[in-house]
Amino acid sequence: MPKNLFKQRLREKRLQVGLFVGLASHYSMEILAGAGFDWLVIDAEHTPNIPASVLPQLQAAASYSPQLLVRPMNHDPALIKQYLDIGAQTLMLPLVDDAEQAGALVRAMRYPPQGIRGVASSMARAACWNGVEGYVRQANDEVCLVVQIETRQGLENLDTILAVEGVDAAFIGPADLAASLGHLGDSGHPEVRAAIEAALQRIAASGKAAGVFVTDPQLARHYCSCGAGFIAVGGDTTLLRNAAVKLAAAFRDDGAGVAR
Ligand code: 3PY
Ligand code: MG
Repeated sequence: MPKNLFKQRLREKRLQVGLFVGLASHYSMEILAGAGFDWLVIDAEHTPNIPASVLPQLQAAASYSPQLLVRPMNHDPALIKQYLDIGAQTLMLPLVDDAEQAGALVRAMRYPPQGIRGVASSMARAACWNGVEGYVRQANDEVCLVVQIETRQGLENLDTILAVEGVDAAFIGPADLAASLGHLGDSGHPEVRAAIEAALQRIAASGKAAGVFVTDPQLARHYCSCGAGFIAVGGDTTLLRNAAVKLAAAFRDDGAGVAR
């Protein structure tokens, strides 16, 4: 039974640094898997990813050290079942607004009697197609649920969401949170920053793991001092675009004609 090291390290309160992966490519995933991050989250919320494209990415990263998370596009238990069956043990669920939603997600990720996950381990890569002895009995212990807190409602209900057994961690999404708080496109707005700091402190005080997306190293250190135990420090799409734009500009600006 594969051990969920992401979940274990969250419990051990070891800082884990991660990256959002949105290029939907198993080939670039392999480059990122060897780059030195503790975790990578395959984003299927804002990208063209579907289970059939997430699967080869999980396979490409399987022999590398980072722990792989998947962010599904919604809370559909059927979709959650597919991601668990193809081998994701940790799921990051967007836009979790209340304890009822959180409880439904906990159940979607677990086999009965704790949950409603359908059983077909002969079809599941996660179970090595019945090659993992006792998979169905151990799977519930190894799943890890990261709920995203990224709306005003989510903030208001934070304490009851955190009290749901089976919620392992809460991850703040600054972009959606800024929008929800009336500051669309400005996640650095003082009101958003203050809300993030307070939320991280409340999550950490609850004993659950706190996470946040933060690309500025100084701000990352600050958020860690507020209680963040796992941080996403960027995304592959931005890394590629920034490097490409910079390279093109360098040759256009000072070496007119060099690149033409
Ligand atoms: C957000 O910022 O809204 C995210 O979901 C990721 O950081
Ligand atoms: Mg978001």
